Amino acid sequence: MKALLATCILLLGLTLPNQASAADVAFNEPLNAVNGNLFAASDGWGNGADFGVGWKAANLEFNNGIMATRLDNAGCPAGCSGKNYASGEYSTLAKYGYGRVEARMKTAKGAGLVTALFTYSGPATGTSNDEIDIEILGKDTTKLETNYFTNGVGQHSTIIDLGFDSSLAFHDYAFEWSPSFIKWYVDGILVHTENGSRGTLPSSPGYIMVNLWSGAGPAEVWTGPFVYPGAPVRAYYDWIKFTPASDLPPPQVDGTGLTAKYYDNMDFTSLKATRTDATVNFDWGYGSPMTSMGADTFSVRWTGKVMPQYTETYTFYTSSDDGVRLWVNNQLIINKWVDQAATEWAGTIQLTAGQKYDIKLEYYDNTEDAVAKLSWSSASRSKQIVPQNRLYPN
Ligand SMILES: [Ca+2]
Ligand SMILES: [Ca+2]
Ligand SMILES: [Ca+2]
Repeated sequence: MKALLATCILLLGLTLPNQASAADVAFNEPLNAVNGNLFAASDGWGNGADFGVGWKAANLEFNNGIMATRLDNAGCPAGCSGKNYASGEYSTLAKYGYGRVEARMKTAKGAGLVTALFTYSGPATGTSNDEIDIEILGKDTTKLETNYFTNGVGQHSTIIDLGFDSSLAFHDYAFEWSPSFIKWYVDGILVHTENGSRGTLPSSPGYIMVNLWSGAGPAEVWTGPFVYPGAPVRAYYDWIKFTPASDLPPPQVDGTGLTAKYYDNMDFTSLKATRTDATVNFDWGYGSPMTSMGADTFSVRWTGKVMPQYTETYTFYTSSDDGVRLWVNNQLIINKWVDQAATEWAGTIQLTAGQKYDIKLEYYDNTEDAVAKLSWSSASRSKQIVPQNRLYPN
């Protein structure tokens, strides 16, 4: 909603202190009352034509530890910045950089409505137009829309099926923002990741904001048309938190290996064993992997996840006697499904630090020697057998 918010921020820029740098200090705002040390209520302006509401501080309500944004038509349009409705918006005074933004919210139901938690930075405050969004449309409160804008470029929307109706109960919504990824969470579960493959990730610190609004004009294509139900509509917020990246725990490097299925034939038939292999680093010589299998004409499929340490191009290497195929992130990067003496092959793929990627390695031995090894390297990582703690079984 970049273009739409620009107007808002132009006005915000007049109202809020212009923060030259990000506040990298954690907060946990309980929303018991207006907290003028950290937040401001938007008051006395409207956004662009896509917004059916003007912002009024009086449309924020605080009751029993819960903040509500109330959309109504009291005094509108004259007292609502010319809009047909008024609603509430709450924004941090400072901008915040990399870290985790989260809120416990209950959304507003009804066609045309949008309940949002987002960060925003724009030209009026001296930066590029960067934004990270959680938006739940009132026309279907069982879905969440993720999005990001970088230097004014959006079109990175993804719709997540929540599996519940977000308007019926409070749930926790969060996103974690780093130089190499944005991860969205619902009730602590990762639901979506962007790693920049769809377009450069935002880098400018932003205000942390929540609001409730109705779509108008061109935005109705997205929001659906809003019809005022004759009584105020509310979205609810129990708390809003920020944790700077420096306070977030690093990703756990606690892999245990890959799931391995051993087959007595070369074509993945006659399954003999399923186990977790710590690494793929086998030289069976003229022998067999296990006593229940013959020494020749067998196959093995390793599957699971691999988690790189660096955001870099990784080279994966197989050494195999005989055939081998390797997929990383569902891309076939090594494909040598032929009889061969122990031979090394390599394939490359760009990976993001701390993300888990699907990996699948298929292998067969026809006759004589049997070797299967999986290694990797990158600019920061000298070649090694892919270690156990970065491999995760299915
Ligand atoms: Ca609260
Ligand atoms: Ca053999
Ligand atoms: Ca062989």
